[in-house]
Amino acid sequence: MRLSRAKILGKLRDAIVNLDIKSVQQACRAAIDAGIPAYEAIMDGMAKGIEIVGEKYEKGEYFLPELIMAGETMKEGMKVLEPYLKSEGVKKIGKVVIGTVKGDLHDIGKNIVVTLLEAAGAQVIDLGVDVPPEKFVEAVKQNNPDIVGMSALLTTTMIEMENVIKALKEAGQRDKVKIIIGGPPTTQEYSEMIGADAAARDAVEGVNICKSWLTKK
Ligand code: B1M
Repeated sequence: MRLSRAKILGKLRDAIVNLDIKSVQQACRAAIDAGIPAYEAIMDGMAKGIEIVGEKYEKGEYFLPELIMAGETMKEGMKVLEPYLKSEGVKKIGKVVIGTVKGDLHDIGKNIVVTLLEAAGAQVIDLGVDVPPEKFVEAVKQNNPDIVGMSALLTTTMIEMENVIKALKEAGQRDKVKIIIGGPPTTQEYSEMIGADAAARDAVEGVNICKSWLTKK
């Protein structure tokens, strides 16, 4: 019996909510087999589940171990879906240095942005998580990128984005790059306030903004 799109996405969502690391890959494969695009399986399936996990954490129904397990379960699912986000042999359109800012260990969303940027033809230098301003500066000096991307999920770490921009200015590197920020606490207003060039609400918007900059070069 063929399951409907809604049922398949529901299974993906539930695999995350139930921290079901054993079944998540099977649910991801079922989505691909049913012709659901990988990005939709992530955003309309697994990411819906992780939103619920976040709500449960806020209500005190889930605690840190559940948060960790939900992250691990989502990463396990990403192993199946990520190859479907990629496209081989795309013409290189520019270079992006990206990282999650200092003090912040969240990387699931940032990793989706990285994969989509690569699929769009960008060469991505991924600095990982908990990246201090000086590491961004060093990477810009070494790689001469077109764009710097920063991700933050915590209201307490988003302030580091401003520190990175300040450090780039002090090193005389700010005007050589476009700067994009992303993650739930960031907004367009915040981006303007700290002197970034754009804020993205989601990975697709972020990649579209980067593509528009890179193709205008
Ligand atoms: Co954390 N956590 N967490 N967590 N965690 C949140 C963010 C939280 C909202 C949960 C909650 O309370 N409801 C809350 C933050 C509250 C706040 O500051 N406003 C929180 C907290 C409090 C914490 C700790 C402090 C908990 C503790 O220790 N007591 C701790 C902090 C650790 C640290 O970073 N120093 C912590 C730890 C963790 C884990 C490590 C256990 C784990 C992360 C695992 C990992 O990433 N490897 C984790 C998780 C899983 C979450 C939730 C549940 C899910 C985050 C996620 O992966 N979302 C999260 C609750 C929630 O988000 N509802 C929560 C899915 C992902 C696809 O979305 O990352 O938003 P997202 O990315 C999107 C967009 O934002 C955008 O594109 C992506 C796809 O569309 N985007 C960009 C992101 N970056 C971008 C960059 C761009 C463009 C777009 O351009 C450069």
